[in-house]
Amino acid sequence: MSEENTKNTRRDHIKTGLIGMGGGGGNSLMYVYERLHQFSFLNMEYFVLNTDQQALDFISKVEVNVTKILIGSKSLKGLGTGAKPLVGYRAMKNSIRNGELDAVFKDKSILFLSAGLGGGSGSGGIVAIVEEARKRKIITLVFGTYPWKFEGPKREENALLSLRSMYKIADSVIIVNNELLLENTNEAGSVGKEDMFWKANEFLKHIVLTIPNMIMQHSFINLDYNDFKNAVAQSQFGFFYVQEMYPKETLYEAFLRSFPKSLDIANAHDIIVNFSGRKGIVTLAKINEIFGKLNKLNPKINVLFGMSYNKNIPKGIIKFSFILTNVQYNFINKATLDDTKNPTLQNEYKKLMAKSKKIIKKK
Ligand SMILES: Nc1nc2c(ncn2[C@@H]2O[C@H](COP(=O)(O)OP(=O)(O)OP(=O)(O)O)[C@@H](O)[C@H]2O)c(=O)[nH]1
Ligand SMILES: [Mg+2]
Repeated sequence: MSEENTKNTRRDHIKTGLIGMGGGGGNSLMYVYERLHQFSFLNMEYFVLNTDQQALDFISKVEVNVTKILIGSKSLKGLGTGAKPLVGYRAMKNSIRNGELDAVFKDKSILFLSAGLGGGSGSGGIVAIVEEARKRKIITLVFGTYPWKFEGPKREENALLSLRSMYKIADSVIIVNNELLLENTNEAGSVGKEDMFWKANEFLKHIVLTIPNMIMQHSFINLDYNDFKNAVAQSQFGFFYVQEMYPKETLYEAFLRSFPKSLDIANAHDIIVNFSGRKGIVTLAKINEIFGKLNKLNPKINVLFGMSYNKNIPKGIIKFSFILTNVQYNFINKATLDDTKNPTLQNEYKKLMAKSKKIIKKK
């Protein structure tokens, strides 16, 4: 089979979907859609799901390629959940049962799910979607924002409830702590032209663009879909980053700069990295240096890497993107999350609520 054919076959088999759930999830989806929908290699379908009719109406009607689905229309009548995850979860279960989400799951290999955690529609609905996707053997990569402290304990409780219910059934859950977005407000907000979610939305855009790119585009050392699938399968919490070296910086320095303080990689299982740059710039010596040092931080880590040439990257610069699996976020107490016996919101709701209060107190 020629190289071109291999490429096409791979693409044809990997159909992806991006789902924005709830108000925040829907907005982040639109941000990504506007910037990426022209990239046909993503082979992606876009869906916005909400229990709130008004929020769905707000999404521009011009975007014909975004499918909007009102969740729980019979029980909630398009009026939202009142910030109750259990209500969002049940509404989504019903909609799935009624076949209203068949198009979302149909033929998909990977689903990217985005929600602002802390409310009811996104936090609860996402759990039901992940459960269904798992039944259908679809890889799920969840992207969620963790609420700001100023939004109050109830929002954090909802976010924790959602996380503890899904982090073991999703393949990988990547969380951006909104609190950390405040650290660089200059970049994110002070210009006035971007809203406060700009950084989180950009992050989602990179995930959605880079992961299919890593596994579907031809590079001279390939990462294939099955490598990716094996590494991310049930990898609990994950971390993803795209980085570019500063001039005069070493590749390893750029690499270290990518890790936020809130991340513990000592027990991470895998790292999947794709390097790109001009011909000859990505040498084995440089890669060896990175992984040699990374090995000291985590001797057990499994390394998967790919390399590709890109003549559009400036001379002397290497760009790379990576996914770490099984990381620990310092702002989420995973040991307490692990107490859950039954991972569904429906059965555990009361117990979880009591426990998530304890989690908040412990911090
Ligand atoms: N990325 C992003 N996050 C948002 C946005 N708006 C709100 N959020 C965050 O997402 C959390 C949940 O809010 P919503 O998305 O409005 O809630 P929902 O999922 O629609 O749930 P209900 O409205 O309670 O049914 C908030 O606590 C914020 O932290 C947004 O436009 N973009
Ligand atoms: Mg809402």
